[in-house]
Amino acid sequence: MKTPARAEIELAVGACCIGDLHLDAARGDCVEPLRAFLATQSRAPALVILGDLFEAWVGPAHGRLPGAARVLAELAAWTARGAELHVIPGNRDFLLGADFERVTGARVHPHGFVANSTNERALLIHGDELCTLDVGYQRLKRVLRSRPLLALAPRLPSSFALAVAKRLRSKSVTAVAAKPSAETAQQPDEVRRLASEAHVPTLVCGHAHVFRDEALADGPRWIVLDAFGGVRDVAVVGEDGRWVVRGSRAPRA
Ligand SMILES: [Mn+2]
Repeated sequence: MKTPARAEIELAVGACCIGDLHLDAARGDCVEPLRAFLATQSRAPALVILGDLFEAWVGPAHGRLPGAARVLAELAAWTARGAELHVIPGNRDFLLGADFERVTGARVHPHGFVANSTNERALLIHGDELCTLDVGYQRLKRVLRSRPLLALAPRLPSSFALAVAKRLRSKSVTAVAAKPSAETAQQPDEVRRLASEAHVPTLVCGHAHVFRDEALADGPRWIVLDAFGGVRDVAVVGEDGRWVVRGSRAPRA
């Protein structure tokens, strides 16, 4: 598989990383858990969102929904105070792009990025690219993220775009439910391959919604965060420049 170019980003001590919020843009109050979390992070120099911020995102049409507008405003307030915001699109919101960057001040990294913290370089990705045995899904992903489709998306009429999103969502739910778990599971061999290719000792991702933090045999440290709201759903660059895992609802250390 061809390796996409990935940026190298300096993440300072206190930078934090969350993912899989799956916010429903149609609901006006969907911003509340995010707002509450950001209020506890007033000293964090950077926030990284590992994908699936939204349950679905088909372009600017989504930004006009009541919940989405509030999420965008909250993120814009985050960057307005001088903090960085890095967003890796997930499989639900892979169309997050230039319009989202413009409104929020975020940097979007379609294929993830390499975080250069002082002591533990890490590759940060959404995590669906680790499901290499799911050939049908990987093929669909290549089509959906192809240039013609990405160019077309912002020009679709809202009602049409939102209907497509709804359909894709129900399709992906059915497809995932119907597949045996071995096929949709994240593959440790792919974790080893991506980490060695990026020359990093650590890979951090989400997508699976099942926490893990383990040292793979002959491979990197592999952290999968809980979906946001779970017990171990935040990775932070600690005082010693290494990644530590916390809970968004736990009191601050
Ligand atoms: Mn996902």
